[in-house]
Amino acid sequence: MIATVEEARLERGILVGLDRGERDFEESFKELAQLASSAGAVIVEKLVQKMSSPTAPYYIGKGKAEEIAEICRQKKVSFVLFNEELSPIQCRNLSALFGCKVLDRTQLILDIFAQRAKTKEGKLQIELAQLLYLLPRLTRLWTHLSRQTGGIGTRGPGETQLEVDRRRILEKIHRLKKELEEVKKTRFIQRSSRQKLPWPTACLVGYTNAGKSTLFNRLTNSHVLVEDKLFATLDPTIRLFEFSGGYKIFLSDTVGFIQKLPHHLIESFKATLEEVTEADLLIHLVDISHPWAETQINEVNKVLEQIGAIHKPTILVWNKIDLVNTSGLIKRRIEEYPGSVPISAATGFGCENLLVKIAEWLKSQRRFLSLKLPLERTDIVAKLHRIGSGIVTDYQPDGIWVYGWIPLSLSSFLEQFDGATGIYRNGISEGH
Ligand SMILES: Nc1nc2c(ncn2[C@@H]2O[C@H](COP(=O)(O)OP(=O)(O)OP(=O)(O)O)[C@@H](O)[C@H]2O)c(=O)[nH]1
Ligand SMILES: [Mg+2]
Repeated sequence: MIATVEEARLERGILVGLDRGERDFEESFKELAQLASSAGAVIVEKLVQKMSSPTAPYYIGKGKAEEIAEICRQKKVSFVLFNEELSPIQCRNLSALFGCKVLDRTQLILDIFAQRAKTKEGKLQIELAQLLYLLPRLTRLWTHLSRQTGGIGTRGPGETQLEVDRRRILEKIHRLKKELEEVKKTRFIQRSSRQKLPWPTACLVGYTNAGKSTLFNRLTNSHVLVEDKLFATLDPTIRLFEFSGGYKIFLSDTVGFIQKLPHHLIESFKATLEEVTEADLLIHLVDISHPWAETQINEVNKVLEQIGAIHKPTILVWNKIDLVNTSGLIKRRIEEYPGSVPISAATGFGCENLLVKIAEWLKSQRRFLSLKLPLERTDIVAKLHRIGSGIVTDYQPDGIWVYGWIPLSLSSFLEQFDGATGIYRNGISEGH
Protein backbone atom coordinates (compact mmCIF):
# COMPACT_ATOMS: atom_id res chain seq x y z
CA MET A 1 0.00 0.00 0.00
CA ILE A 2 1.19 3.52 -0.64
CA ALA A 3 2.64 5.03 2.50
CA THR A 4 1.28 8.29 3.76
CA VAL A 5 3.90 10.84 4.75
CA GLU A 6 1.75 11.84 7.69
CA GLU A 7 3.56 9.62 10.20
CA ALA A 8 7.00 10.29 8.70
CA ARG A 9 7.08 13.69 10.36
CA LEU A 10 9.81 13.86 12.98
CA GLU A 11 10.67 10.32 12.11
CA ARG A 12 14.06 8.94 11.18
CA GLY A 13 14.65 8.16 7.57
CA ILE A 14 17.15 7.42 4.81
CA LEU A 15 17.54 9.36 1.58
CA VAL A 16 18.25 7.48 -1.61
CA GLY A 17 19.27 9.08 -4.88
CA LEU A 18 19.91 7.61 -8.30
CA ASP A 19 22.86 9.34 -9.97
CA ARG A 20 22.60 8.93 -13.72
CA GLY A 21 25.41 11.39 -14.28
CA GLU A 22 23.14 14.45 -14.70
CA ARG A 23 24.78 17.81 -14.13
CA ASP A 24 22.40 18.85 -11.39
CA PHE A 25 22.16 15.58 -9.47
CA GLU A 26 24.07 16.77 -6.44
CA GLU A 27 22.01 19.93 -6.10
CA SER A 28 18.73 18.14 -6.55
CA PHE A 29 19.77 15.55 -3.92
CA LYS A 30 20.72 18.32 -1.51
CA GLU A 31 17.35 19.88 -2.18
CA LEU A 32 15.65 16.58 -1.29
CA ALA A 33 17.36 16.69 2.12
CA GLN A 34 16.14 20.26 2.55
CA LEU A 35 12.63 19.21 1.56
CA ALA A 36 12.76 16.37 4.10
CA SER A 37 13.80 18.67 6.91
CA SER A 38 11.17 21.19 5.81
CA ALA A 39 8.65 18.38 6.29
CA GLY A 40 10.07 17.81 9.77
CA ALA A 41 11.92 14.52 9.19
CA VAL A 42 15.33 13.51 10.58
CA ILE A 43 17.70 12.05 8.00
CA VAL A 44 20.13 9.51 9.39
CA GLU A 45 21.80 8.37 6.18
CA LYS A 46 22.13 9.46 2.56
CA LEU A 47 22.83 6.87 -0.09
CA VAL A 48 23.62 7.32 -3.76
CA GLN A 49 23.48 4.64 -6.41
CA LYS A 50 25.27 5.39 -9.68
CA MET A 51 23.37 3.82 -12.57
CA SER A 52 22.48 4.93 -16.08
CA SER A 53 18.77 4.10 -15.69
CA PRO A 54 16.49 2.73 -12.97
CA THR A 55 15.43 -0.93 -12.93
CA ALA A 56 11.72 -1.64 -13.18
CA PRO A 57 11.21 -3.82 -10.08
CA TYR A 58 13.55 -2.17 -7.54
CA TYR A 59 14.53 1.18 -9.10
CA ILE A 60 18.11 1.08 -7.71
CA GLY A 61 18.69 -2.62 -8.51
CA LYS A 62 17.98 -5.56 -6.25
CA GLY A 63 21.52 -5.79 -4.79
CA LYS A 64 21.52 -2.16 -3.64
CA ALA A 65 17.95 -2.50 -2.39
CA GLU A 66 19.00 -5.43 -0.17
CA GLU A 67 21.92 -3.42 1.13
CA ILE A 68 19.54 -0.61 2.06
CA ALA A 69 17.17 -3.08 3.73
CA GLU A 70 20.02 -4.09 6.03
CA ILE A 71 20.75 -0.45 6.91
CA CYS A 72 17.05 0.08 7.62
CA ARG A 73 17.15 -2.71 10.17
CA GLN A 74 20.38 -1.50 11.76
CA LYS A 75 19.40 2.14 12.01
CA LYS A 76 15.78 1.45 12.88
CA VAL A 77 14.44 3.94 10.36
CA SER A 78 10.78 4.27 9.61
CA PHE A 79 10.98 5.52 6.03
CA VAL A 80 13.15 5.57 2.94
CA LEU A 81 12.82 8.60 0.69
CA PHE A 82 13.67 8.49 -3.01
CA ASN A 83 14.66 11.47 -5.14
CA GLU A 84 12.32 10.72 -8.01
CA GLU A 85 8.81 9.52 -8.55
CA LEU A 86 8.63 5.73 -8.11
CA SER A 87 6.27 3.47 -10.01
CA PRO A 88 3.58 1.77 -7.91
CA ILE A 89 5.33 -1.58 -8.36
CA GLN A 90 8.72 -0.23 -7.28
CA CYS A 91 7.05 1.33 -4.30
CA ARG A 92 5.41 -1.93 -3.27
CA ASN A 93 8.51 -4.11 -3.83
CA LEU A 94 10.77 -1.75 -1.94
CA SER A 95 8.52 -1.29 1.06
CA ALA A 96 8.10 -5.09 1.33
CA LEU A 97 11.88 -5.50 1.28
CA PHE A 98 12.68 -2.62 3.65
CA GLY A 99 9.88 -3.36 6.08
CA CYS A 100 9.14 0.37 6.33
CA LYS A 101 7.47 3.17 4.44
CA VAL A 102 8.77 4.15 1.03
CA LEU A 103 8.20 7.71 -0.12
CA ASP A 104 9.17 9.63 -3.20
CA ARG A 105 9.89 13.28 -3.91
CA THR A 106 6.39 13.97 -5.21
CA GLN A 107 4.72 12.60 -2.09
CA LEU A 108 7.03 14.64 0.06
CA ILE A 109 6.26 17.89 -1.78
CA LEU A 110 2.55 17.09 -1.61
CA ASP A 111 2.90 16.50 2.12
CA ILE A 112 4.70 19.81 2.72
CA PHE A 113 1.95 21.56 0.82
CA ALA A 114 -0.65 19.75 2.93
CA GLN A 115 1.10 20.92 6.10
CA ARG A 116 1.29 24.52 4.90
CA ALA A 117 -2.18 24.94 3.41
CA LYS A 118 -4.15 27.35 5.56
CA THR A 119 -7.03 28.56 3.45
CA LYS A 120 -9.97 26.53 2.24
CA GLU A 121 -8.72 26.98 -1.30
CA GLY A 122 -5.23 25.75 -0.44
CA LYS A 123 -6.58 22.73 1.39
CA LEU A 124 -8.92 21.76 -1.44
CA GLN A 125 -6.16 22.13 -3.99
CA ILE A 126 -3.70 19.98 -2.11
CA GLU A 127 -6.28 17.29 -1.42
CA LEU A 128 -7.08 17.15 -5.11
CA ALA A 129 -3.37 16.87 -5.98
CA GLN A 130 -2.92 14.03 -3.51
CA LEU A 131 -5.88 12.11 -4.87
CA LEU A 132 -4.74 12.63 -8.45
CA TYR A 133 -1.37 11.23 -7.41
CA LEU A 134 -2.98 8.25 -5.73
CA LEU A 135 -5.45 7.35 -8.45
CA PRO A 136 -3.16 5.87 -11.15
CA ARG A 137 -1.37 3.97 -8.45
CA LEU A 138 -4.56 2.31 -7.33
CA THR A 139 -5.54 1.62 -10.90
CA ARG A 140 -2.25 0.05 -11.84
CA LEU A 141 -2.18 -1.97 -8.68
CA TRP A 142 -5.60 -3.22 -9.55
CA THR A 143 -4.62 -4.12 -13.14
CA HIS A 144 -1.64 -5.98 -11.82
CA LEU A 145 -3.72 -8.00 -9.38
CA SER A 146 -6.36 -8.87 -11.92
CA ARG A 147 -3.67 -10.26 -14.19
CA GLN A 148 -2.29 -12.31 -11.36
CA THR A 149 -5.57 -13.79 -10.24
CA GLY A 150 -7.01 -13.71 -13.73
CA GLY A 151 -10.39 -14.25 -15.33
CA ILE A 152 -14.02 -14.68 -14.41
CA GLY A 153 -14.86 -16.14 -11.04
CA THR A 154 -11.43 -15.50 -9.59
CA ARG A 155 -11.91 -11.91 -8.47
CA GLY A 156 -10.84 -11.80 -4.86
CA PRO A 157 -12.16 -9.55 -2.12
CA GLY A 158 -8.99 -7.40 -2.21
CA GLU A 159 -9.67 -6.55 -5.81
CA THR A 160 -13.25 -5.59 -5.07
CA GLN A 161 -12.03 -3.37 -2.28
CA LEU A 162 -9.69 -1.63 -4.70
CA GLU A 163 -12.51 -1.05 -7.13
CA VAL A 164 -14.54 0.49 -4.35
CA ASP A 165 -11.60 2.63 -3.28
CA ARG A 166 -11.08 3.75 -6.83
CA ARG A 167 -14.72 4.73 -7.27
CA ARG A 168 -14.67 6.60 -3.97
CA ILE A 169 -11.55 8.48 -4.98
CA LEU A 170 -13.05 9.39 -8.35
CA GLU A 171 -16.18 10.68 -6.63
CA LYS A 172 -14.08 12.71 -4.22
CA ILE A 173 -11.99 14.14 -7.08
CA HIS A 174 -15.19 15.13 -8.83
CA ARG A 175 -16.51 16.80 -5.67
CA LEU A 176 -13.25 18.64 -5.01
CA LYS A 177 -13.10 19.90 -8.59
CA LYS A 178 -16.63 21.25 -8.22
CA GLU A 179 -15.78 22.96 -4.92
CA LEU A 180 -12.68 24.44 -6.52
CA GLU A 181 -14.81 25.82 -9.33
CA GLU A 182 -16.76 27.71 -6.65
CA VAL A 183 -13.52 28.98 -5.13
CA LYS A 184 -12.41 30.07 -8.58
CA LYS A 185 -15.63 32.05 -8.98
CA THR A 186 -15.03 33.84 -5.66
CA ARG A 187 -11.47 34.59 -6.72
CA PHE A 188 -12.77 35.88 -10.03
CA ILE A 189 -15.18 38.20 -8.24
CA GLN A 190 -12.41 39.42 -5.92
CA ARG A 191 -10.17 39.99 -8.92
CA SER A 192 -12.88 41.76 -10.89
CA SER A 193 -13.54 44.12 -8.02
CA ARG A 194 -9.80 44.76 -7.90
CA GLN A 195 -9.76 45.30 -11.65
CA LYS A 196 -12.44 47.94 -11.28
CA LEU A 197 -9.73 49.92 -9.57
CA PRO A 198 -7.29 51.12 -12.17
CA TRP A 199 -4.13 49.84 -10.47
CA PRO A 200 -2.10 47.12 -12.12
CA THR A 201 -1.02 43.97 -10.30
CA ALA A 202 2.59 42.88 -9.87
CA CYS A 203 3.21 39.34 -8.74
CA LEU A 204 6.35 38.13 -6.96
CA VAL A 205 7.49 34.87 -8.51
CA GLY A 206 10.59 32.78 -7.98
CA TYR A 207 12.12 29.58 -6.75
CA THR A 208 11.10 28.57 -3.26
CA ASN A 209 13.25 30.23 -0.54
CA ALA A 210 14.36 33.05 -2.90
CA GLY A 211 13.07 35.65 -0.43
CA LYS A 212 9.73 36.64 -2.00
CA SER A 213 7.87 36.95 1.30
CA THR A 214 10.77 38.85 2.87
CA LEU A 215 10.60 41.42 0.06
CA PHE A 216 6.80 41.49 0.15
CA ASN A 217 6.82 42.20 3.89
CA ARG A 218 9.46 44.90 3.50
CA LEU A 219 7.57 46.69 0.75
CA THR A 220 4.09 46.42 2.20
CA ASN A 221 4.77 46.31 5.95
CA SER A 222 3.04 42.96 6.11
CA HIS A 223 3.74 39.91 8.16
CA VAL A 224 3.68 37.01 5.76
CA LEU A 225 5.50 33.99 7.21
CA VAL A 226 9.19 34.01 6.30
CA GLU A 227 11.12 30.85 6.97
CA ASP A 228 14.28 29.16 5.88
CA LYS A 229 12.13 26.30 4.72
CA LEU A 230 10.95 25.28 1.30
CA PHE A 231 7.38 26.29 0.47
CA ALA A 232 6.87 28.59 3.45
CA THR A 233 4.17 30.42 1.49
CA LEU A 234 1.30 28.64 -0.11
CA ASP A 235 -1.69 30.91 -0.11
CA PRO A 236 -1.41 34.17 -2.02
CA THR A 237 -1.51 37.51 -0.21
CA ILE A 238 -2.27 40.79 -1.96
CA ARG A 239 -1.66 44.34 -0.75
CA LEU A 240 -2.00 47.74 -2.34
CA PHE A 241 1.34 49.49 -2.54
CA GLU A 242 1.49 53.25 -2.97
CA PHE A 243 4.36 55.11 -4.64
CA SER A 244 5.07 58.73 -3.93
CA GLY A 245 3.39 60.69 -6.72
CA GLY A 246 0.12 58.90 -6.31
CA TYR A 247 0.45 55.74 -8.36
CA LYS A 248 -0.47 52.52 -6.78
CA ILE A 249 0.08 48.89 -7.58
CA PHE A 250 -1.35 45.65 -6.20
CA LEU A 251 1.54 43.50 -5.06
CA SER A 252 0.98 39.79 -4.60
CA ASP A 253 3.14 37.20 -2.87
CA THR A 254 2.49 33.65 -3.87
CA VAL A 255 3.70 30.06 -3.85
CA GLY A 256 7.33 29.36 -4.79
CA PHE A 257 8.36 27.03 -7.58
CA ILE A 258 10.77 24.10 -7.46
CA GLN A 259 12.33 21.74 -9.98
CA LYS A 260 10.30 18.64 -10.73
CA LEU A 261 7.21 20.33 -9.31
CA PRO A 262 4.67 17.53 -9.45
CA HIS A 263 2.34 18.18 -12.35
CA HIS A 264 -0.66 17.26 -10.18
CA LEU A 265 0.22 20.27 -8.12
CA ILE A 266 0.32 22.66 -11.05
CA GLU A 267 -2.96 21.18 -12.25
CA SER A 268 -4.61 21.51 -8.83
CA PHE A 269 -3.13 24.88 -7.96
CA LYS A 270 -4.56 26.59 -11.03
CA ALA A 271 -6.75 28.85 -8.88
CA THR A 272 -3.75 30.08 -6.86
CA LEU A 273 -1.53 30.33 -9.92
CA GLU A 274 -4.13 32.53 -11.59
CA GLU A 275 -2.69 35.35 -9.49
CA VAL A 276 0.41 34.90 -11.65
CA THR A 277 -1.36 34.43 -14.97
CA GLU A 278 -3.57 37.47 -14.40
CA ALA A 279 -0.76 39.78 -13.21
CA ASP A 280 0.35 42.75 -15.33
CA LEU A 281 3.94 42.59 -14.17
CA LEU A 282 6.08 39.77 -12.77
CA ILE A 283 8.89 40.43 -10.31
CA HIS A 284 11.10 37.35 -10.61
CA LEU A 285 13.24 37.00 -7.51
CA VAL A 286 16.43 34.91 -7.65
CA ASP A 287 18.76 33.98 -4.79
CA ILE A 288 22.09 35.20 -6.22
CA SER A 289 24.06 33.32 -3.56
CA HIS A 290 22.65 29.98 -4.67
CA PRO A 291 25.13 27.87 -6.68
CA TRP A 292 22.36 26.84 -9.08
CA ALA A 293 20.76 30.24 -9.45
CA GLU A 294 20.59 29.91 -13.22
CA THR A 295 19.02 26.47 -13.11
CA GLN A 296 16.46 27.89 -10.71
CA ILE A 297 15.66 30.72 -13.15
CA ASN A 298 15.12 28.12 -15.88
CA GLU A 299 12.92 25.99 -13.64
CA VAL A 300 10.77 29.00 -12.75
CA ASN A 301 10.54 29.91 -16.43
CA LYS A 302 9.43 26.37 -17.25
CA VAL A 303 6.51 26.65 -14.83
CA LEU A 304 5.69 30.15 -16.13
CA GLU A 305 5.59 28.67 -19.61
CA GLN A 306 3.33 25.84 -18.48
CA ILE A 307 0.83 28.27 -17.00
CA GLY A 308 1.07 30.66 -19.97
CA ALA A 309 2.75 33.55 -18.15
CA ILE A 310 6.20 33.49 -19.70
CA HIS A 311 5.67 36.49 -22.00
CA LYS A 312 4.55 38.91 -19.32
CA PRO A 313 6.67 41.99 -18.63
CA THR A 314 9.18 40.83 -16.01
CA ILE A 315 11.75 42.49 -13.77
CA LEU A 316 14.50 40.07 -12.78
CA VAL A 317 15.74 40.72 -9.24
CA TRP A 318 18.93 39.30 -7.72
CA ASN A 319 18.20 38.91 -4.04
CA LYS A 320 20.46 38.12 -1.05
CA ILE A 321 23.39 40.15 -2.37
CA ASP A 322 24.44 40.57 1.27
CA LEU A 323 25.53 36.92 1.12
CA VAL A 324 27.84 37.49 -1.84
CA ASN A 325 31.24 38.88 -0.93
CA THR A 326 32.53 39.61 -4.42
CA SER A 327 31.06 42.52 -6.33
CA GLY A 328 32.32 40.79 -9.52
CA LEU A 329 29.53 38.21 -9.41
CA ILE A 330 26.83 40.85 -9.02
CA LYS A 331 28.29 42.87 -11.91
CA ARG A 332 28.48 39.80 -14.10
CA ARG A 333 24.91 38.80 -13.34
CA ILE A 334 23.60 42.24 -14.27
CA GLU A 335 25.55 42.13 -17.53
CA GLU A 336 24.18 38.69 -18.32
CA TYR A 337 20.61 39.77 -17.54
CA PRO A 338 20.30 43.39 -18.70
CA GLY A 339 17.80 45.39 -16.72
CA SER A 340 18.05 43.12 -13.66
CA VAL A 341 18.23 44.69 -10.20
CA PRO A 342 20.44 43.57 -7.27
CA ILE A 343 18.90 43.84 -3.82
CA SER A 344 18.94 42.46 -0.33
CA ALA A 345 15.39 42.03 0.87
CA ALA A 346 16.79 41.29 4.33
CA THR A 347 18.78 44.52 4.75
CA GLY A 348 16.76 46.67 2.35
CA PHE A 349 19.81 47.46 0.22
CA GLY A 350 18.85 48.16 -3.41
CA CYS A 351 15.10 48.10 -2.71
CA GLU A 352 14.87 51.79 -3.64
CA ASN A 353 16.30 50.96 -7.08
CA LEU A 354 13.77 48.22 -7.49
CA LEU A 355 10.97 50.65 -6.67
CA VAL A 356 12.35 53.05 -9.28
CA LYS A 357 12.28 50.20 -11.83
CA ILE A 358 8.68 49.35 -10.93
CA ALA A 359 7.73 53.04 -11.11
CA GLU A 360 9.37 53.29 -14.56
CA TRP A 361 7.31 50.38 -15.74
CA LEU A 362 4.20 51.95 -14.26
CA LYS A 363 4.95 55.19 -16.07
CA SER A 364 5.25 53.34 -19.36
CA GLN A 365 1.76 52.02 -18.64
CA ARG A 366 0.03 55.39 -18.45
CA ARG A 367 -0.75 58.39 -20.54
CA PHE A 368 -0.61 62.08 -19.79
CA LEU A 369 -3.79 64.08 -20.30
CA SER A 370 -4.70 67.68 -20.58
CA LEU A 371 -8.48 67.97 -20.85
CA LYS A 372 -11.16 70.62 -20.75
CA LEU A 373 -14.54 69.74 -19.29
CA PRO A 374 -17.81 71.66 -19.08
CA LEU A 375 -18.22 73.18 -15.60
CA GLU A 376 -21.13 70.89 -14.71
CA ARG A 377 -19.19 67.66 -15.39
CA THR A 378 -17.75 67.36 -11.91
CA ASP A 379 -18.66 63.64 -12.11
CA ILE A 380 -15.87 63.18 -14.70
CA VAL A 381 -13.47 65.15 -12.52
CA ALA A 382 -14.28 62.79 -9.64
CA LYS A 383 -13.73 59.78 -11.90
CA LEU A 384 -10.36 61.13 -13.03
CA HIS A 385 -9.30 61.55 -9.42
CA ARG A 386 -10.26 57.95 -8.86
CA ILE A 387 -8.52 56.38 -11.85
CA GLY A 388 -5.68 58.80 -12.45
CA SER A 389 -2.51 59.85 -10.67
CA GLY A 390 -1.09 63.33 -10.10
CA ILE A 391 -4.43 64.83 -11.17
CA VAL A 392 -4.53 68.64 -11.05
CA THR A 393 -7.70 70.65 -11.74
CA ASP A 394 -7.99 74.26 -12.76
CA TYR A 395 -11.50 75.81 -12.63
CA GLN A 396 -11.85 78.54 -15.26
CA PRO A 397 -15.02 80.53 -16.10
CA ASP A 398 -15.49 78.56 -19.35
CA GLY A 399 -14.64 75.08 -18.07
CA ILE A 400 -12.53 72.83 -15.89
CA TRP A 401 -9.01 72.04 -17.08
CA VAL A 402 -7.69 68.72 -15.83
CA TYR A 403 -4.09 67.56 -16.10
CA GLY A 404 -2.57 64.27 -14.97
CA TRP A 405 -2.00 60.64 -15.80
CA ILE A 406 -4.33 57.74 -16.43
CA PRO A 407 -3.49 54.05 -17.01
CA LEU A 408 -3.04 53.06 -20.68
CA SER A 409 -5.62 50.34 -20.12
CA LEU A 410 -8.23 53.04 -19.52
CA SER A 411 -7.31 55.31 -22.41
CA SER A 412 -10.55 54.43 -24.22
CA PHE A 413 -11.99 56.87 -21.69
CA LEU A 414 -10.36 59.61 -23.77
CA GLU A 415 -12.67 58.91 -26.73
CA GLN A 416 -15.08 61.39 -25.19
CA PHE A 417 -12.55 64.14 -25.87
CA ASP A 418 -11.25 65.78 -29.01
CA GLY A 419 -7.84 64.22 -29.75
CA ALA A 420 -6.20 67.49 -30.78
CA THR A 421 -7.60 69.98 -28.29
CA GLY A 422 -8.57 67.72 -25.39
CA ILE A 423 -11.93 69.50 -25.20
CA TYR A 424 -14.90 67.43 -24.14
CA ARG A 425 -16.82 66.44 -27.30
CA ASN A 426 -20.30 66.75 -25.83
CA GLY A 427 -19.19 70.14 -24.60
CA ILE A 428 -18.25 71.13 -28.16
CA SER A 429 -21.55 70.10 -29.72
CA GLU A 430 -23.57 71.63 -26.94
CA GLY A 431 -21.76 74.87 -26.26
CA HIS A 432 -19.73 75.87 -29.35
N1 LIG B 1 20.86 36.80 3.90
C1 LIG B 1 19.67 37.02 3.36
N2 LIG B 1 18.65 36.18 3.62
C2 LIG B 1 17.45 36.42 3.05
C3 LIG B 1 17.23 37.53 2.18
N3 LIG B 1 15.95 37.50 1.76
C4 LIG B 1 15.38 36.43 2.35
N4 LIG B 1 16.27 35.77 3.13
C5 LIG B 1 16.07 34.54 3.92
O1 LIG B 1 15.75 33.48 3.03
C6 LIG B 1 14.80 32.60 3.63
C7 LIG B 1 13.58 32.44 2.73
O2 LIG B 1 12.88 33.67 2.69
P1 LIG B 1 11.34 33.77 2.30
O3 LIG B 1 11.05 35.22 2.18
O4 LIG B 1 10.51 32.92 3.20
O5 LIG B 1 11.40 33.10 0.85
P2 LIG B 1 10.20 32.80 -0.16
O6 LIG B 1 10.71 33.06 -1.54
O7 LIG B 1 8.97 33.54 0.25
O8 LIG B 1 10.02 31.24 0.05
P3 LIG B 1 8.70 30.32 -0.19
O9 LIG B 1 7.53 30.97 0.42
O10 LIG B 1 9.14 29.07 0.49
O11 LIG B 1 8.60 30.14 -1.68
C8 LIG B 1 14.49 33.18 5.00
O12 LIG B 1 15.30 32.53 5.95
C9 LIG B 1 14.86 34.65 4.86
O13 LIG B 1 15.23 35.24 6.09
C10 LIG B 1 18.34 38.41 1.92
O14 LIG B 1 18.27 39.40 1.20
N5 LIG B 1 19.51 38.08 2.52
MG1 LIG C 1 7.14 32.89 0.84
